[in-house]
Amino acid sequence: MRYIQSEPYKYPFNGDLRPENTALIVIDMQIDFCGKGGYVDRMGYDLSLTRAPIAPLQRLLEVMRSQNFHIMHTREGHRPDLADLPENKRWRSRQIGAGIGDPGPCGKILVRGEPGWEIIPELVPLPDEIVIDKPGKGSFYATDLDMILKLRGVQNIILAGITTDVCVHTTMRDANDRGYECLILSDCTGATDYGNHLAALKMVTMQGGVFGAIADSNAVIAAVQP
Ligand code: C5J
Repeated sequence: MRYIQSEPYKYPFNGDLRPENTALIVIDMQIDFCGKGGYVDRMGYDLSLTRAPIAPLQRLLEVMRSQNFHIMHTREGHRPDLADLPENKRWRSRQIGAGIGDPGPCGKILVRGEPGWEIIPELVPLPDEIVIDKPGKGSFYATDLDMILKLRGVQNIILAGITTDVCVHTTMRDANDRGYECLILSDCTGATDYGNHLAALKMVTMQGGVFGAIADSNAVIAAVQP
């Protein structure tokens, strides 16, 4: 039996924490979300909030890679012809001055293949790590993530990345509904508003862990190192 010290219960619930059945999913650590001139920057939000997870994530990745855990990454982005971009999503982003699909300093905002859509160099995936391209906020919607997790025998999902209250939370909720045992990492996630980050973390702990549990990367490292 192996557990991570977490709230409101020790994770995973059944103590079955192994590299073979556990995946770290790093969500949307893209230039558009934490780089100068990207989507979040153009909306005027504080980039230090979305960049905060970078250093703890680098350390965590080093340890989890060395222990052969499944490592997966996601990227939010749309087809270059924008065929998968809902009209209301485009309209709303234009309202705040960062129109998805419109040109900016990092290329067309949130469009696949553009510089801003790339994962930041500090957290670049290794060649054998799965990268999921998603058109929405959740990582399961219109992707093959569920199929890949099932084929690999993954039962536990550790969630990191940005933003805590949007793509990380949507993915966690969906994963929880699908029966995955989820853990969200407080220092390896970040939001465009610090209050929202804290609120999103707190939500997880209600009802005995309504979506799973919460821990920091030190707790994960302490549990997974031999
Ligand atoms: C957002 C994300 N916030 N990765 N995307 O639009 O959370």
